[in-house]
Amino acid sequence: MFLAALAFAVHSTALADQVRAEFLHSWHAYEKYAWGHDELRPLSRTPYDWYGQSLLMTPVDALDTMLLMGLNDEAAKAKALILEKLSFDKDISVQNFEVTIRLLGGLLSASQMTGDERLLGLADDLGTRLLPVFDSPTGMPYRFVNLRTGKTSGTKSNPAEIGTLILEFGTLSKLTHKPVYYDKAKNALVQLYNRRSKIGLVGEEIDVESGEWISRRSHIGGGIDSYYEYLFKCARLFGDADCRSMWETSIRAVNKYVQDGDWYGEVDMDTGKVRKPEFGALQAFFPALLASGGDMGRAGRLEASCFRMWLLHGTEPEALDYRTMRVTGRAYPLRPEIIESAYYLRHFTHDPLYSAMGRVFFDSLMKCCRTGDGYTVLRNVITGEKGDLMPSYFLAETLKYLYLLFSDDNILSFDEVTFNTEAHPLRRTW
Ligand code: DMJ
Repeated sequence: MFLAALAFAVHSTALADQVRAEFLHSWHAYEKYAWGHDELRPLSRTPYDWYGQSLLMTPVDALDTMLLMGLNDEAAKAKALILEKLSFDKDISVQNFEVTIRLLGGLLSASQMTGDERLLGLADDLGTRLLPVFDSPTGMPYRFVNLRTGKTSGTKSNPAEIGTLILEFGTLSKLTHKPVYYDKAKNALVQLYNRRSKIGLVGEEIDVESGEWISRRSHIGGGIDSYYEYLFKCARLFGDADCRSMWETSIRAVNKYVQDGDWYGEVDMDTGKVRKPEFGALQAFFPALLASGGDMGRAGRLEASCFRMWLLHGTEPEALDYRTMRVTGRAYPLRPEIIESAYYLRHFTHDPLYSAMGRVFFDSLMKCCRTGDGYTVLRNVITGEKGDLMPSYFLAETLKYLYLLFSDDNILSFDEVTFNTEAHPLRRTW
């Protein structure tokens, strides 16, 4: 009833303009207080670099959003900074997954959107420096690699970090004509899939050297989430038949065992028995994936659950016990997933309900997370206590999906792109 009541006509174009204005508010704060650094801490107005020296996380992550929003001056300035300052020849040990989805993904999409080969050159250099991660006995990647020396570390990994590489490495292969990138990332995905349980589920933690599971918890949240997303999107972007078949087997198992009524919980990967009735902000990407796979019924019902979770305290918690509706993880780090799902559902159903939901998300963000200098994370959705960080994905994903949700399809043709898990649109130009 309440959801239906929300389905009022939304003046989408005006809302898209407002989102663009909020993007500028955030970007200008980054420019003023964190220019050339990875991220902005909006409350202290100080920069933050993940590894002590900057890899330009925010400019690279945000560049294609600026291009989509038609912010050409800002995009030109960000691109000039990247071309002038970004170097991967650094003696730092970086997390392969995060660097791949944010930097490799961002450079690839921006190179496709601008046609600037220098961005592809940077992506190729980064890809080469990341490749040693795959030199484990199983072919599943180590978590960290030193960009200068190639020294790897981090044997205990998880499906998300192992299986969320094929879109970026695969696109890099196609654009550079170097098959090694595709082959290594695909092998990692297959190695992981081959270790699924008899009922078709994966666990939460695995040793990439022994190939043994360390945690047998299975769910669709952090540590596993985008593994499923990339099985589907690998088939979509590359037409890869193995990925399609791995996706079909996996989604059947997830829907059979992990789905728990209107939610998806945490189960044992061998028995499928529910271990914990927990759902959260990261799991809210799943309606988008279900909708992409054609399962509109489950997608719509799960997005309605996600929306209930958001409305509990005015922004969504990191984790929720969905049986008692008690918050078990209180932070809201400006995550995009629930908005991403609303965008996909609006695209597939044309139902104005999803733009109306988007308006609720946008109003809450402005009310709870806006500061004088950009947007900041919440430490506690119940008290509204703020933290001090504007993650790069807020500009790459959260505002991009809001903008696309309120825009019509001629801003970006949905069918022509595949978004990586950081919302970087990749195009099959090969
Ligand atoms: C992003 O970096 C990506 O969407 C990733 O897949 C999950 N976490 C964040 C946003 O919540």
